[in-house]
Amino acid sequence: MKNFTSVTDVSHLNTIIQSALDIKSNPYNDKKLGENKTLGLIFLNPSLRTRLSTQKAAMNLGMNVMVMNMDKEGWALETQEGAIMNHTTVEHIKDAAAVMGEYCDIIGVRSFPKLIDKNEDYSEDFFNKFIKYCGVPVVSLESATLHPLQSLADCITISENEKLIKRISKPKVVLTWAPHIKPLPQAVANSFAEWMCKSDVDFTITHPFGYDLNEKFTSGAKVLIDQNEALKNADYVYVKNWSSYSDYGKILCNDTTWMLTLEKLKLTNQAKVMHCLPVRRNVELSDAILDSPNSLVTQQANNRTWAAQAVLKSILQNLV
Ligand code: SN0
Repeated sequence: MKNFTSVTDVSHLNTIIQSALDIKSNPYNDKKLGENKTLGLIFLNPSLRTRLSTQKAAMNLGMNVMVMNMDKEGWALETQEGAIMNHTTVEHIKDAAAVMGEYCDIIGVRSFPKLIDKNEDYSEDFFNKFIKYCGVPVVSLESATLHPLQSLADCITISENEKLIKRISKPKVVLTWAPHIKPLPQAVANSFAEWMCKSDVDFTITHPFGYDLNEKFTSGAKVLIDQNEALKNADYVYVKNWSSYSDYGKILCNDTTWMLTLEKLKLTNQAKVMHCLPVRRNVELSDAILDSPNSLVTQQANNRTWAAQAVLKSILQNLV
């Protein structure tokens, strides 16, 4: 693997899931692989799980890690080609990324969408420029449109849970929209959809009118406006808010009945409930679900480490 920005960077889904599971049962096997290699983690937005799990994964591989909260500690970056920089931006991404590439062997980058201009966000301009100018492999720590480390951790979590039960048909996985007070990125939902569409599962997405995701990520999924219908016989329910893609970045629905509750869970096949965290309790998901044995959220967060370690391992093995 060279860069890790999307499921398309993974040649075999099951192979990387199995690699992560092997690493989970034997975390220090590759302690020599990352010796004298440096991982830089650059954040333009807040992070808890991504920052700690990726740092831990790198340390398990024997790497050195440098973390920079670019939004608070760095210079304001310019991304426009040919810009006359006589305003607020201090440094061009082509200079900053090139310098960081000198200090690091691999760089992880987090950069959320601005949720103003759909074309700008969906062109992944910042990420693509960063990859172009830094000259070293780049791992997405959540980009404007995708969060592949989260989705890999989600696949690992489903795979672990599937090993515990005998099933005659594919598991039914439902991604449901949930209410939120803020307009959030579509990245987690896009990414989960993209990975589920490539997995051996029966996949349904449910959301209110106006919340269709970009079809590029959902091809093959069933899409339903009726949440109760979608939840019927679900084995896994993935709860996530996102802002509208068509009416870009807007909140179109404040219907609190979209929150997942124990009552709604009765429609499912005693479904396991997933969320990437951070979760707004009793807005997106009820306390009763999050504190019940059905919740997989902590297991998902744990699996972030093994997802990151499988990805870093694969990139390290490819470094010349
Ligand atoms: C981010 C998102 O993409 O939805 C990060 C998820 C891993 N979530 C938020 O920004 C939540 C912010 C909030 O105020 O609840």
